Amino acid sequence: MRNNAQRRAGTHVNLRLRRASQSVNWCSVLCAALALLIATVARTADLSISVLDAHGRGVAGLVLVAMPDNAAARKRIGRVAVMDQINMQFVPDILVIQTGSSVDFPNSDQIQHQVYSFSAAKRFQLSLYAGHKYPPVVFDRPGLVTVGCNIHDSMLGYIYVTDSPYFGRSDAHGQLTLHNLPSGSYTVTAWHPRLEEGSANELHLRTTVVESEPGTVLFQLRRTVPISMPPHESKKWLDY
Ligand SMILES: [Cu+2]
Repeated sequence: MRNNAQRRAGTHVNLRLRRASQSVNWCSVLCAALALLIATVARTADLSISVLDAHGRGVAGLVLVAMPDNAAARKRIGRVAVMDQINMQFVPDILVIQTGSSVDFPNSDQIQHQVYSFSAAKRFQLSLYAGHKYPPVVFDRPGLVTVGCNIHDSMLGYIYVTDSPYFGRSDAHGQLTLHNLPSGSYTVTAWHPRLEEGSANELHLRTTVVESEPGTVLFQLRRTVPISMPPHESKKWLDY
């Protein structure tokens, strides 16, 4: 049986150990917070992407994605995009979203549509409806999703789902500037359903983003592309 002095000594040791472990925890918490702060505040740059056709003219409407090699730089930003149905067309007819985002499919026509996709990245069906009947559809896997209407075969839309948070579409001048990309190596992809260069209507370029140095990437197409349908400049698109 231990005497009082031994018990006191044991308590002191325990206290000291506890204090030591508490101070170690605080230090690691502070250090981690500081590292995170440095990583998020600095070390980014803008990247401007251009798409030019064989005559040097900008090509509008391409899906452009900058995918960081570093998976930690692909942080998820859940959003809701809108693909409307106006005059028996999907508007916009092409969306690019990040994995985990949702798409709302309102029907602004006076007739009913039945929206569906059989694509591997997302299978879904919204049974015959008008107006705003269904909640947004979640797209939880990367890949290309082709959207149609069971009633009107001419209706065709595309949803390009990517793990990267850095994406957009080329404007009327064939330009897109992506902001605040973390420094590191990237694969930049240009895609359009009617882009007849490269495999799967896709072109890829490698680039490195250097801290505080605005970068540029140029897709020089070999031919004139019949795709210069500018992205739909609706308020919904701009809002998104
Ligand atoms: Cu329809």
